[in-house]
Amino acid sequence: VLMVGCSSGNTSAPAANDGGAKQEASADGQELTAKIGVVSFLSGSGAAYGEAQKAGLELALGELNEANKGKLKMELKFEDSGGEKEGAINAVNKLINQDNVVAIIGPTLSGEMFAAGPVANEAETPIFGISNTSEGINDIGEYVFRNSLPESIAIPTAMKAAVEKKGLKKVALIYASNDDFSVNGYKVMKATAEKMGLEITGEATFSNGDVDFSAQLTKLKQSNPDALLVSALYKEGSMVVKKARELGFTGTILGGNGFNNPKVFEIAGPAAEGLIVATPFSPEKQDDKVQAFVKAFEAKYNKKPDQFAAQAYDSLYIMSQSLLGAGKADREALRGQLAQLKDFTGVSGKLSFDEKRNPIGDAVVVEAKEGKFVPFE
Ligand code: 1QQ
Repeated sequence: VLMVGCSSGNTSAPAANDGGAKQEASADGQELTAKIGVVSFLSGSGAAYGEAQKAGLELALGELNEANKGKLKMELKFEDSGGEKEGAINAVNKLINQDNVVAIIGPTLSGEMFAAGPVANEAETPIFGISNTSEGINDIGEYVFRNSLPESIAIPTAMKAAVEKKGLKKVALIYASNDDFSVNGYKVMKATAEKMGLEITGEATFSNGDVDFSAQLTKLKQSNPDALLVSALYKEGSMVVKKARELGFTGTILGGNGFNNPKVFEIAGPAAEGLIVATPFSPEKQDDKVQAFVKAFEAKYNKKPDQFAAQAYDSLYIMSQSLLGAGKADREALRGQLAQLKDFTGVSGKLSFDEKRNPIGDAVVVEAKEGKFVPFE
């Protein structure tokens, strides 16, 4: 018998802020209703990340509500953070206190999670990152989860492949110094370069919002590296790639998770050719589950999903599985189920979770070729 969320036969109205414990189950106790909040970068310079995440979540929502008919009905409440820490904090507060969600998916950026994760954790509400790849995300607290593959796994995979196949010896680094994700990615790139015995010929920074990278790139080019390692979000990252080619840099360019979005091709144009990135998801993967997802996504949106859509899609399957396991739309019970997740195979691959709930999985290395990412070989 479900003791929570009886929507009928209960004359006292549930309090508005009841810790998520009173979301509805149907009168017969059969169908659970669970309202899940989503905080995403839906407007501004990284809006294509949010758009991909929303598309992946809505596709999964339709599939799951159909498959779970009579057992579980999920609802998503989207909030736009604008990619800002303040925006993410406000959205998380609203979703927890006004919308009374059972859990939150997002926010998009690691920096937003570092700011808003503690708010959810304090309110004992599960918060589930689908694109936070920095070190330290899970250290925020035990209500914080993620299925996004950390850069500490993805970047070394890409760098090893690039060094092996291109014989790189000297690298230069450039990154956005006012973005937590970009700073973390830079640290991983630098540590990996040192570990691999590569010479670092130069380092430069910029800020998100910058549009002129000539000074930094001119200097880095003069240091004569074999490869340029770029840790940035797609907008600035793509402009950096474009400028580097305009300045005549002909070496390898390798980037982090920020580049895993088709906007790269729109902004960098032909300069994107040859760009190397590691990703946990490739729509080219010959796997039944992946191909079914790509087909459904293309049918609904008329384009291929990127890794942001894929990890978003997977996250709702994890939520569904965990809510059904909990048997009630309750924050604490859901947290317990999420914490028990040991393995999960989604369209973005097989994940297992370490004792700190960090995902461990495989990255594939891809290369930009004629307007899309294809396996790097
Ligand atoms: C992070 C990321 C970004 C690329 C998400 C858009 O990986 O902020 O952690």
